[in-house]
Amino acid sequence: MTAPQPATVAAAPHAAASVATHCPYCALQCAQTLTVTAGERLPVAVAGREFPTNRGGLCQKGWTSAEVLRAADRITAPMIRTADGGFREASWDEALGLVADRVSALQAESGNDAVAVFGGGGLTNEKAYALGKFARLALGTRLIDYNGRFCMSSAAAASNRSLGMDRGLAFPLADLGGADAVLVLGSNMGTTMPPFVQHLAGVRSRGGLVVVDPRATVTAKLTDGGAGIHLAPVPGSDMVVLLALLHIVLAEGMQDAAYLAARVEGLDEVRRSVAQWWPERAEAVTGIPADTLRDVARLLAAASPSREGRGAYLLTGRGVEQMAQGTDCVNAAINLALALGLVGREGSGYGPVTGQGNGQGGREHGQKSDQLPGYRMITDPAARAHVASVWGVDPAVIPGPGVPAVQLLTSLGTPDGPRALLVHGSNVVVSAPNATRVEERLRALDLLVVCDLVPSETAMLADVILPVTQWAEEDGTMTNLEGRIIRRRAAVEAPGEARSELWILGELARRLGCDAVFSEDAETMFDEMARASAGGKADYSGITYARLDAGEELFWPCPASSPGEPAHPGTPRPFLERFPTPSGRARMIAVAHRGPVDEVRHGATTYLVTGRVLQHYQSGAQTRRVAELAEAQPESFVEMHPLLADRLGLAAGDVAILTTARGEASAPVRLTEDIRVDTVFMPFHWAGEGSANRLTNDVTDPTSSMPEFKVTAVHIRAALRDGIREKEGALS
Ligand SMILES: Nc1nc2c(c(=O)[nH]1)N[C@H]1C(S)=C(S)[C@@H](COP(=O)(O)OP(=O)(O)OC[C@H]3O[C@@H](n4cnc5c(=O)[nH]c(N)nc54)[C@H](O)[C@@H]3O)O[C@H]1N2
Ligand SMILES: Nc1nc2c(c(=O)[nH]1)N[C@H]1C(S)=C(S)[C@@H](COP(=O)(O)OP(=O)(O)OC[C@H]3O[C@@H](n4cnc5c(=O)[nH]c(N)nc54)[C@H](O)[C@@H]3O)O[C@H]1N2
Ligand code: SF4
Ligand SMILES: [Mo]
Repeated sequence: MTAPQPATVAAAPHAAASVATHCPYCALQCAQTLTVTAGERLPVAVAGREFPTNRGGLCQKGWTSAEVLRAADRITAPMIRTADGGFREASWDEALGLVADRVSALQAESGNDAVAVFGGGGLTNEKAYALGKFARLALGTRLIDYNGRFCMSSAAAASNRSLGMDRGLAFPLADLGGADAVLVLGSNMGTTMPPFVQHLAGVRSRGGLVVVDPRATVTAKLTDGGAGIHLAPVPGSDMVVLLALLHIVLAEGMQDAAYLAARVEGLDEVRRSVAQWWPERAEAVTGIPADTLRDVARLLAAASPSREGRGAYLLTGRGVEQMAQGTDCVNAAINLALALGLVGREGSGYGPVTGQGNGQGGREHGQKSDQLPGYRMITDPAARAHVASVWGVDPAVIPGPGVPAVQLLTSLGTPDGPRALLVHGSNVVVSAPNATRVEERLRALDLLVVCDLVPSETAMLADVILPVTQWAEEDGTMTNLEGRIIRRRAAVEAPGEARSELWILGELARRLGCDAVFSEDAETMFDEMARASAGGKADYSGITYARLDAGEELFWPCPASSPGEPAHPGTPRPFLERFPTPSGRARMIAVAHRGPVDEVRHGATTYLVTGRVLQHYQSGAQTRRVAELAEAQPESFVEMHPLLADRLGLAAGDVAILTTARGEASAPVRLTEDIRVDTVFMPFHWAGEGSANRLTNDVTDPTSSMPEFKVTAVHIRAALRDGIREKEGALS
């Protein structure tokens, strides 16, 4: 069959010239100019473009992003699993018909919740919105959640709890440039968002950058040469660092008393909760010298507005958030920022560094199990009524809250769990914690449908794979780490029969007998989403493609203005006047240190921390298909200190076998002195033997349901036979 023409063709008046868009990958959403290069192997040439976040820069992933458009194994037609376990190509009509029939049959037998949906923070706002609407209306299921649960959920929960709203960074990135101090907790942006580092030049020149990471990362090394301080605490002890810093601030009277009196509540209880964390006691737990903790507290205080400093910022990354106490840890950071009078002040602030390309928008428009578009709660009757009116349905039709990602994945194919799963934008068999169990659960399903660009490890387990358009092939919007809404623009046609998810969801909905509006035109979906968000926390109702295309810098909330009034300018710094809490004040939250659930012990004596390398993105589904990136980082590895390697009888290149309570993984050793002796690091970008997530703990944070990706206790041994063979080889 001939595929109907992709929406991007109709929407691609730009096809001949250069097209202004943004990188497909992380939340920095660096601006790119694509030049269409007809006849070349790659359809577009990529260049960085001047923009407030990246200032023209791109990282290696950004420069090479066009490779993924023509990946050798790009999926270009729907694929259906055959009886012998392989796949065959199918027409859209057959594939969608099959999915609709099987979904209907499973729901008829086992109820609407027999079918679940797993989304992604890389989807455009329009797709994220359409997916949430599809789950609730076309499937009528409660069960939708997404990979943002693995990413931003702890920071989001903490911000909501304390500040009344989660807006990621509550200030434009360029604001960092003027500060006297920036405390970076568990973020390695020098590797994960290289162009970000430009915004730290000012604070480094003033000696005020403080980086907390058990490894001397690229980011930690930015503190070298008098630019600041690197703290390398025991993994999982950041909470104690933060409690001690607040203890010192209060003990030395460095808090901003006027700000606290006017804008904050809950200080007394928090004061009591940090009383026991005097610096020497904190030193015993964290390994950070008490005097260094005092220096950091004084540096931050001196930079704060009440001391007439130029300002200070606290930033958190996954290193402190991906913990079973991640929410509390972020609240400890916010408590410190509030004590110093930093939040809702121009020139100072707190913010989590968002991760995925649309990490913000992905969580604002209805993919999260408990949320409706506009960051509304699905249990709130007024929110349900508003969204139902936009959708043209009775509010009672909208199901209630589902369950978070880890709980959803572990329930798949169990007697009371869902029997089918639709995956949109996540490669869970590589990226979810305790991945061996996740793979078992996926195999236990009656039906797995995966929409993807490439045959990811998760897609390879599917019954049906549906090929989708990507980045340079589609229009839409993304919301970057600053809460800025930006335009993604189509430059080229998708290969073969790949289609936008907007079209796929509409076709499936129709086949399932749902008559709600699903347009394949991104702008139409955006306008509906904007209406659905009106009056919510994440109000996009004043934003239009016309305003974005005119180059306006728009940050949410941006409500629609009344007729005759000027358009709302958007909100780059949301907390300047008041906090969106019932009292208008920020809330300090008393929190206590618990530490990682998986403690180091006899038989598992080393900390395993996980994270990223520059060249690979997430599960690696995209970047492992880019030759330049795959050559630079061909395989998984275990990074360790030479002293630890010595103790374990391992040399560089030897294969280490790592065991945790969840399972075993193995990878070659890389030696570095840039890591604590009691800690090893593994990136999670690879599947198979070297998969870090075979080891990670799927225990979750009680508030955010974030799994404890960052710290587990691990036993390490040499893979003897390989080791001996290698040593013999070296002798001969
Ligand atoms: N190259 C690349 N860039 C990316 C991504 C990618 O996959 N690859 N993904 C994007 C996404 S979705 C995200 S969420 C961001 C993540 O961006 P980051 O948060 O910067 O990345 P991570 O490497 O996961 O973790 C950051 C650091 O946490 C440290 N860490 C581990 N345990 C602890 C601890 O107990 N305490 C402290 N203080 N630190 C600890 C690790 O050593 C690591 O250096 O990156 C985005 N950018
Ligand atoms: N051990 C450990 N594990 C981690 C982390 C960690 O630090 N340590 N970090 C966690 C974090 S922060 C994150 S964000 C997750 C991310 O991990 P994943 O959720 O696996 O994210 P990606 O690898 O980006 O997967 C995206 C998939 O969607 C496809 N895709 C891209 N665009 C589209 C689209 O528009 N539509 C559809 N349908 N598909 C698309 C890609 O080809 C890819 O297969 O990993 C988590 N896992
Ligand atoms: S920093 Fe992020 S957005 Fe910028 S080029 Fe690299 S991957 Fe793309
Ligand atoms: Mo993430």
